[in-house]
Amino acid sequence: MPSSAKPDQSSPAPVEPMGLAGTRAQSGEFLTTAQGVRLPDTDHSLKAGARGPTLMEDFHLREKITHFDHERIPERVVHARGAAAHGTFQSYGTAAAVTRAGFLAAGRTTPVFVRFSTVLGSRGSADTVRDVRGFAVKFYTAEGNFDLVGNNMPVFFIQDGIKFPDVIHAAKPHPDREIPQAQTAHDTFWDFVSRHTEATHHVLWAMSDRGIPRSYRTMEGFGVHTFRLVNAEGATTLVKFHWKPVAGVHSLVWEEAQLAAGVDPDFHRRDMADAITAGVPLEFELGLQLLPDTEDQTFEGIDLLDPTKIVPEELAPVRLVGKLTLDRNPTNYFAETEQVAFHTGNLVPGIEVTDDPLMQARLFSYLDTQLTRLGGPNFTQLPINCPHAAVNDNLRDGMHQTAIHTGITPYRPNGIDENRPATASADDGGYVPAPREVSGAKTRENPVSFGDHFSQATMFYRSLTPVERGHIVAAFTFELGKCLAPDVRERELAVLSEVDAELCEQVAAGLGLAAPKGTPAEDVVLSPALSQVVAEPGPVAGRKIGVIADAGSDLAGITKLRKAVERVGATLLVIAPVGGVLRKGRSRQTVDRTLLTARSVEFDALVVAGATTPTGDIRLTVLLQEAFRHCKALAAWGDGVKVLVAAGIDVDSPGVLPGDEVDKNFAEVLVAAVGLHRAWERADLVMASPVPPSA
Ligand code: HDE
Repeated sequence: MPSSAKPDQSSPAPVEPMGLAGTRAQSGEFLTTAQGVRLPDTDHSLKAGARGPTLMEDFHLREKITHFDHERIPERVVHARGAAAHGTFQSYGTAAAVTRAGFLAAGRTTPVFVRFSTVLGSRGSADTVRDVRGFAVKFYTAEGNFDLVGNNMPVFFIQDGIKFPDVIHAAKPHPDREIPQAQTAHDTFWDFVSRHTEATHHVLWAMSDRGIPRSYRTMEGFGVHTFRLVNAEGATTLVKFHWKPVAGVHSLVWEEAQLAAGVDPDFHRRDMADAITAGVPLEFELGLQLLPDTEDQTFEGIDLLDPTKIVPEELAPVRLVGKLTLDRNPTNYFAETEQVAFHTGNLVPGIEVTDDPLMQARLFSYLDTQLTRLGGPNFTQLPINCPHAAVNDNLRDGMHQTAIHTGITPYRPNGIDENRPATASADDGGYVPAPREVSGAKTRENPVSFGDHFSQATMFYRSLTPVERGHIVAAFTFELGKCLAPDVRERELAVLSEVDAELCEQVAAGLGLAAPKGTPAEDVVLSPALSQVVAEPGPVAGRKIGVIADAGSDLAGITKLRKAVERVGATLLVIAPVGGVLRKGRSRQTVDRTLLTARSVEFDALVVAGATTPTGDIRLTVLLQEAFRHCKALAAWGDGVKVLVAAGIDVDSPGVLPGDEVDKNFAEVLVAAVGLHRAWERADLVMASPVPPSA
């Protein structure tokens, strides 16, 4: 409506009393105060004369500023930086024999909200830092909300929740100068983990490619702890939850992650939101590792209550039981992503917790933290947290109460309302835990079975391919190289000597220190499932391919290529020297990025269009060289190859794909190369080694 046109509402009609929370937040045509009074002006404060002092009586000014002053809520103590999406979970029904959880029964579809996060950084920090990623899923099931609050790594730094404040204080920025932001490459983190060797397995994961995922869609997720499933007959099974990304597990390389943190701090959240907008949902399958619920709760010698241990998939296969599809972006970041409140205690009948001491502390923490973060106990009434199941809880009053409860008997037993609401037996769908004996002398100690801190770290390291191991060496060398205290570096080298001699020696060489001798386990059984390098091309949905062109390029070829890559869910972006529209004959191509706005980190592959003129522009050289160094596919058709050559690219290198024209074969070869994620055969040629060959 033009600003001069006025809505025809001279006398406001009364509105219905508010039903669902928030439905009156944006109603009516006019700008109003929070009290619903229409406003004639919101650009000038009320003053005594045009140049006079502001009047105290300006209730609109005071309300507007006061509300603004309180727009922020405390950010999460950990996992402050996050992005989320809505979607659905479709059950395959394959878990029905082991759990009575209704949402895992055959044919059920359950709405979900999923928030991905980094752990260490503040709310405005960069997405691509080396860190653990949170993978928190809220299932709005018909039996109440179930939250699976997991991470993208299957183990944790500590075995007992009482140490959580310690590990987080050590990993967060130093309290004196509040640096460094969102990273572990500093003294206090390595001081802690080198003295606290139960962290070693998780540290290996964090230093691996898992610490710098390519996309939220290419991360695995894990429930970490062992949970207990209960079926309709009351039989119990221990379980570890897994999320398997349909797009495969893929990561950035370290230099790319560092560049992206500056070039696009919103790298992961943009990637997810753009893909969903483009109709390319994120997809994960839920998997269960089912383990017998034995008296000692161990499996093949692994203590299932120890969250620093995995059960290798080769020992207990991951059975797929349903599919998560994230296909809708939040409407409002604050209302949904910021205010969503996960809690490990949000459980449904058929899923129970175990005595893992890390899990036990979490059961206290999540509810407690929401009281401060969301300002009181009524956060379950916020639309994003509100169960889709019926709620009848007898909880009353409190800060920000938005429900208008009726009746006079929020207590039980009551005779006045015939003892309503009724309690539910297991048959009525009540949450009745499986009976378990609990006994033991009070003690503050770890079980002996928590004592092995290294053998699974060794297994993890040795199960990876040489290129992945090289990345771990580089990450340790980088992080310890940022530590200023010499004893911290030496102590961590001593830890690494217990994991693997080659790892320790290479990191020591990079740091210019002597490698201590340890006694790493020699007989570990490897788990090839831990490697993320693939031999066969995987899906490319959500990937971005940049095509470099200018006004003289083969624009019709770009159109053909776009069709081919969009068919498989990828996006093609045109990069040209300047913005606007490229025109040649009847062909048109809109420029998506210029050499000023394009940076290699945005693309999974770069292609030079036929008939593009080599200009020697340094920005183009950097663009292509970076992609080459990061082992990405590079292609060119026709004499577009000359642009690659002019940028110093050796066109005979692995993953460089010249072609005559854009035909079926050219597109297929390119898509397959992106499906392999990287041309790792190029890694030795192009990636800076932490240890110079001469060292
Ligand atoms: Fe959390 N964790 N955590 N955590 N955690 C929080 O809860 C805590 C742990 C995880 O997107 C906080 O609402 C303790 C393991 C995710 O909103 C807080 C312990 C795992 C998220 C908290 C752990 C996680 C959190 C901060 C040790 C992986 C983000 C704000 C006993 C299995 C959820 C909040 C979101 C958030 C406490 C350990 C995952 C402070 C005390 C292990 C994904 O309550």
